[in-house]
Amino acid sequence: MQPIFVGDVQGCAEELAELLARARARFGDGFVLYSVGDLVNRGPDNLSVLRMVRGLHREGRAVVVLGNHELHLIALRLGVGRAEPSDTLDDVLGAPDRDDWIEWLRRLPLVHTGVLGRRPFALVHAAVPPTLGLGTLRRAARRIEARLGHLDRAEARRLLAGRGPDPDRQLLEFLTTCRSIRADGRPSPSPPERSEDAWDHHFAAAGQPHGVVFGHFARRGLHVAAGIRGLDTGLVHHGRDRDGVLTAWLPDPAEEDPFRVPDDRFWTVPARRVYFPFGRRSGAAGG
Ligand SMILES: [Mn+2]
Repeated sequence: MQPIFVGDVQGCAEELAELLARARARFGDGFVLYSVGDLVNRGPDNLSVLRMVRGLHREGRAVVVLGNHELHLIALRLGVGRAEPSDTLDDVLGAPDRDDWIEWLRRLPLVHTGVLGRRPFALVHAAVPPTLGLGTLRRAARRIEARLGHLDRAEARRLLAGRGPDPDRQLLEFLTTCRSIRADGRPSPSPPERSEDAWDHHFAAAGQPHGVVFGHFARRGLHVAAGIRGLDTGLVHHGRDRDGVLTAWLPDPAEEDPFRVPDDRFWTVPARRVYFPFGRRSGAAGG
């Protein structure tokens, strides 16, 4: 099976459909889609994106980790989130089967671990704590996932509301919102002021044996370094200050270390239209 890792889709269904059509033409049913999360929000058609991915997921051909936008969507439905002007989540929140979607999302993982070639790796939305071993990371993530997917929605609500001291919050922030690391070692959503502050700089310095595939950092774009594949190339930000592109990584699983550099095993699908400012009908922001 060919693994296809895809960056942040954010409700841009046409570009994901194009990527999947290309994958089918090339590999038939012989591929597995790995999503870094942020399948939804800002873009125009979240439900179509979710349906495509869930269809593959049902067949055991998709792995999805949760991004901050999925958590935001879940929090809104559970009554602990605050809607933002740039949200475009009404198609999901207004759907007759919205709770079915929320329950499906609630049970997705925050971290997926696997092996590519001989290299163990983690699939996460934003970042991993640099010094945490893969086994420890997985166990800690499972504890948070159990709260998020708990039969009692109140447990998920407490986690997402984030009020009061909560030992799981810091790891949740690393996994879903971190871009840089503060002087005290805590995760920050801010872009790094110096390259040494980037979370993956700390990760590289820690000398971990595992690779990491992630998204969430559109401003930096495709980020390829030994052991690191950052795939968010700002598809939905097309029209803001650059061309938006959906990027997929198709490592050769027969290779000993698919995380080596240089690496040119990427596919790109250009944005079909201008998506910024978010929430307007397509083309309205063009010009
Ligand atoms: Mn994100």
